[in-house]
Amino acid sequence: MTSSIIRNPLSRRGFLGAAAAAGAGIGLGPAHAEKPAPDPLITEVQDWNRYLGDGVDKRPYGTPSPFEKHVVRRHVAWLTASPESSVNFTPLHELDGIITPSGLCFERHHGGIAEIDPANHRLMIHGLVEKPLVFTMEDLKRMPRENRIYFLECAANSGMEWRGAQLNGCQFTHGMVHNVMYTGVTLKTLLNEVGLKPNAKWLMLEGADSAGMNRSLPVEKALDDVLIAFGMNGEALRPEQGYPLRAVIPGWEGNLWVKWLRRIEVGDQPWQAREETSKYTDLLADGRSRRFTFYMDAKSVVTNPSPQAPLKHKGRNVLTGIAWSGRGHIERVDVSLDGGRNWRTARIDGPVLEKSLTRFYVDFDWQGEALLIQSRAMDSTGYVQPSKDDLRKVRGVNSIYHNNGIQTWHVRPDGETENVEIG
Ligand SMILES: Nc1nc2c(c(=O)[nH]1)N[C@H]1C(S)=C(S)[C@@H](COP(=O)(O)O)O[C@H]1N2
Ligand SMILES: [Mo]
Repeated sequence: MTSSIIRNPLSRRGFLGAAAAAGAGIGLGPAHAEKPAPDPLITEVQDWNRYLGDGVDKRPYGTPSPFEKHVVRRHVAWLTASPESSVNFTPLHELDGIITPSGLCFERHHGGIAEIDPANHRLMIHGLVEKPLVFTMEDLKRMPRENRIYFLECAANSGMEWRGAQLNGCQFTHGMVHNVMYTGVTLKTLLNEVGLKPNAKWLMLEGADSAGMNRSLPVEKALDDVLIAFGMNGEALRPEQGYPLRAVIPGWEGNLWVKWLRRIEVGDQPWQAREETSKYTDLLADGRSRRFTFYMDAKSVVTNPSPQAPLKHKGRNVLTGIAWSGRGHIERVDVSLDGGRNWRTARIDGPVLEKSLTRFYVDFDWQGEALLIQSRAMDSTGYVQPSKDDLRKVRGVNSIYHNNGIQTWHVRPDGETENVEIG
């Protein structure tokens, strides 16, 4: 599967034009040595100095600057049969820090976005419980709540890359991940209210969307760190992310994080998944499959430079990326600029949290040489992110899911950057 719309989104001429224009401004290059012509941006009065701007009555809910309009989720039309049962991707190369802005969180759903009036939403918990209960949104908001930052990664993230380099941009190769601060009630609190029967082993979580998606969750995880969330990044969940209520299953594959959550049934064995919405099974080389591959193993990607964010300046540059692990926190990230021959330890900045994205940087000098950029994450269990080759030795290439192999970006002398694989 290849696509002209994804490979080389930047034309060579477009790139060189941008580089020339940038060279005319304040730079660190040789142009600096000559006395620059007066810059009209400094010497002339500009429109934004001259006219009154919008008052406080114009933007009751703020949106990004029009100059940021390219910073959007994108989808790849040929990946799936319909946009209602599909996915779009977080623009990772445009983001920094660890929090994904709500409007840029990738969306994955199997029956479109359910639009639900919270006054009409109910959460029922029943099955092997002492006292089945139905909660309204108002009931849930009167219970003790917690705030936690977690990544959500779809198990199919990087799934197109199993057989070789495919999509030209970290948005497309790695953009099925987001990192959000959730507000909600722990599932443990709710299960204490209904009272689990001694033979309770598995929970079935069901959504209120047209897909009626359901997934089985072991009771040990339910009582550990699962949140039933109504808030994200300080406000209500977005409709795309399951408004008014979703399950948050820290460190485990995104498919379990049922959105528009309306029902939890407690049983003594795993449920049969409804349709193909919840199969998420890894097919191995010999035709057998891995079941219950819940954990998302440590992974990382360099977001800049990357195919959608080429290098534009020689000299001083910032390399950055994200790392995460479903089994703990990120301990260390190593970066190579020469395809894995030499590694240096990246500088981690910002909070380092369990089961959360972690931000890393390498401040480096670029003299226009070709680079093969890689990052390799190590988590708090000591697990080290594998190469794609090592991963294939264990899993073959029949899988779509759980590809956490090391990504390589090839930076050419002109700065353009491509998704490649090296032997
Ligand atoms: N009700 C419902 N919940 C759902 C889905 C769905 O189709 N319906 N998709 C699941 C899958 S496969 C993933 S990866 C995550 C994606 O969450 P997001 O849309 O917030 O990124 O939601 C999960 N929860
Ligand atoms: Mo998913």
